[in-house]
Amino acid sequence: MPRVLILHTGGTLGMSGSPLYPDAYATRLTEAVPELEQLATIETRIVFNLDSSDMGPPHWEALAREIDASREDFDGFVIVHGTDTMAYTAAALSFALVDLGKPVILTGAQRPLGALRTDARRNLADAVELATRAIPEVGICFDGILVRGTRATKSHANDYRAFDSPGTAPIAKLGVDIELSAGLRQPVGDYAFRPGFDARVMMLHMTPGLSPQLIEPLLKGGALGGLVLAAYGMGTVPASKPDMTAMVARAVEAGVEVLVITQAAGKVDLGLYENSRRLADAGAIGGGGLHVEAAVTKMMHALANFETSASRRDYLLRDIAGERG
Ligand code: ASN
Repeated sequence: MPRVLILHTGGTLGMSGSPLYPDAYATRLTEAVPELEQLATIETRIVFNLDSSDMGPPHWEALAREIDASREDFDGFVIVHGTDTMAYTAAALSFALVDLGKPVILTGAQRPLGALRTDARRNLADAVELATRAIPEVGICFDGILVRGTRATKSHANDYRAFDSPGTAPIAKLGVDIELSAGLRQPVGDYAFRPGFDARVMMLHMTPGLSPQLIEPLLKGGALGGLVLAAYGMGTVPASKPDMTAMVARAVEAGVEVLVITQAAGKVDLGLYENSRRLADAGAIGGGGLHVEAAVTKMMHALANFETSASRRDYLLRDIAGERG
């Protein structure tokens, strides 16, 4: 039998009550879903029991360490997680455990395991089965699809199809049969364990009329290490009144890395318009087709793991785990 380690972190799957809160019965997952034991020899560990809105960089690091320490002992890993920030954790683990070569499958539920018509049972069984397959990727398994960890986004608050990977096809579909995509990423180098994340990152969603003066105070004193700028279209921002490109130049001068992504589908091209070229001239980095979750976590990872601005910029420009689309 394949060996699967289930790491429980919380989320609706194991909640009860009204309002919902994390409950202790999550500690007995295999008693509640005994069919899991037909798929694999399972060990369950409770790492946290949180609403995932309480999860962040220290939790990602702890999860990465847990998987790294057990990587020889299991064929695959399942992480039970709240849906709200699951896509951030999936992206973070993709960067922390590059080329691990084993499946790391995150899942959760929109209705608790103990509720009628719950999606928890199916998602758990699907995730455990995927963790026994040859899937050398971090992914989110939900409502019959597996999406790449670095491309995932929570796309619906109250539908069973809660996750999507816009611009990238699912890497597996679970119907009557399990269909694995021909596009699964295979390890390209040696396993690299880099668990650190630096939380001094914020995202700025560009909106008309936003004053750079609101941002300027953040640039002082090293409080901000990285800025993810969600620009318009191909990567444009206002360049006259107000002039956001001048704010970006001052941020870069102050030692802040600025990574530009798009609010739209597709990829940024900082060379196409005058109002995007000015961002490049100011020292901003083009994020290709990075989504918010992967952009924010990769920036945190770059700040924690690379000393010089040149090496951070090089890292942010390279595709590490399929994140650039
Ligand atoms: N608030 C919950 C969480 O993220 C939502 C869920 O799991 N469906 O922990």
